[in-house]
Amino acid sequence: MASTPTQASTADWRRSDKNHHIHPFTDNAALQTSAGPRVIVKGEGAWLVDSDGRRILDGMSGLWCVNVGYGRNELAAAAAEQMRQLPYYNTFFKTTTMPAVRLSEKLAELTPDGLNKVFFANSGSEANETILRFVRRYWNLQGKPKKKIFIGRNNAYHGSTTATASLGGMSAMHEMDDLPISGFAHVIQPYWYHEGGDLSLDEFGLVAAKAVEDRILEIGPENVAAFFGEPIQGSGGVIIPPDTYWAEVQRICRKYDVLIVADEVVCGFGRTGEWFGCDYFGIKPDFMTLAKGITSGYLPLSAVMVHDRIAEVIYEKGGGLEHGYTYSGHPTCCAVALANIEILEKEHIVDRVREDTGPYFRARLQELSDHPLIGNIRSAGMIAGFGLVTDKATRSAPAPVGTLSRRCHEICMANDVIVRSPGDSMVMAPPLIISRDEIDILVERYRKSLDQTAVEFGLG
Ligand code: PXG
Repeated sequence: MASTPTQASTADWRRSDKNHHIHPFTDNAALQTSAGPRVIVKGEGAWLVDSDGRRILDGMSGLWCVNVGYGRNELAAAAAEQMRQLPYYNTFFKTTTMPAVRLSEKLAELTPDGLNKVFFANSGSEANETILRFVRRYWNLQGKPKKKIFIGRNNAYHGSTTATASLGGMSAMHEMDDLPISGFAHVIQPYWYHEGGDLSLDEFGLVAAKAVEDRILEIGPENVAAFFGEPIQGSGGVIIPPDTYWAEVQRICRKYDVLIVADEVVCGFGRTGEWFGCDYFGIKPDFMTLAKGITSGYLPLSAVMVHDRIAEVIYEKGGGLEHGYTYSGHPTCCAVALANIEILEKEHIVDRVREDTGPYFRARLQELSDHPLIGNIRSAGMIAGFGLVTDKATRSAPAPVGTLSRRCHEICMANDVIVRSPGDSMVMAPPLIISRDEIDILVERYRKSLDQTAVEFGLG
């Protein structure tokens, strides 16, 4: 088939896409019979433009990643300059490149104390895969080779490879191809609105943490390698744990010699108004997973931060590291990450989210609490989730799960605002550079969409 000409119409692009492109996390059969995908052609700040020229407010920063917004020339320039100088070289076999060195130093400086060693990969999935291998190696070297079971949480997302999908707790992913594989156990998520019943938030936080302890004891602490958690679960619906949760999980993991991995793929690089979710909650992890916001999504890059106490063991007793990716420490990706971090620092973007736009976003969202479909609002910095219900008293939405939220999502898209709708929740994570005026537009379009949804569900 001839390739699609540049001047093709939207319909042409859609036809070619349907013919050849398998989309991730998409019902591809349904896509075939629909009008076809929206074709995005341009981005500027918090806005996208599609092939019909419609301007869409991106309330999701792409996929939780475009923290500094679209269209930053500094990032394009950093990539172009590095590509001219040295587009690629690897970091295997005792070689390195300057951007990889500088970014390693910078990440050690930005992340919490003790996280001073970094391993680079290309995606969150690969970074988490790397951690699984490092943790298994660590326990072998410590003379505790039975410690190989990883504990994750229901409805957590840690990636799409076989092992990271097993580690995550997405039931639809597990159903697809008989996951989890062995070696992974799961506990409840700290989602008070759904699972907390009559308990106070703080009481429920302790109950959810106790579930971690119960599981460790059930498996036997001598068999448990590590606990993985997103400080705030993103894909699961922006589940912000009660204040009591992380401190107690940490105490429990230390008590039973279980390593702690903070998956910062969504929370990292300013999302919560702190540099990392660990700063927001006071978590002191053994490993951190970084991706997405590390380059604001401009190029694929991820990183594993390794605590000194782990690195010491792997370095001193380890011998060779039989692990790596062709593009680990890719110089162009690292150069873009450095330029991205420079923008975050120079423009005080994280401080602005913490002190100005984050609180404003929260206040504007709170105005929606009287809406008949809004059961619960949770937010931190520039990330927010809403429990959608048709019955506030019973905190329930129509079955099957997602009926209400998926329809609301469709209506939001028709109103040119991008949000997401995991489970019975709606979520938002706009670019961190979003202005107050743009927050107003986001909230207005969202409210209009909620109103239209309410009418359809007999609550208008
Ligand atoms: N950890 C977390 C917490 C994530 O959110 C990954 C790991 C995996 O990263 P990669 O780069 O391998 O995709 C993610 C990714 C969604 C959605 O719709 C979110 C992600 C990926 C796909 C869809 O919310 N997050």
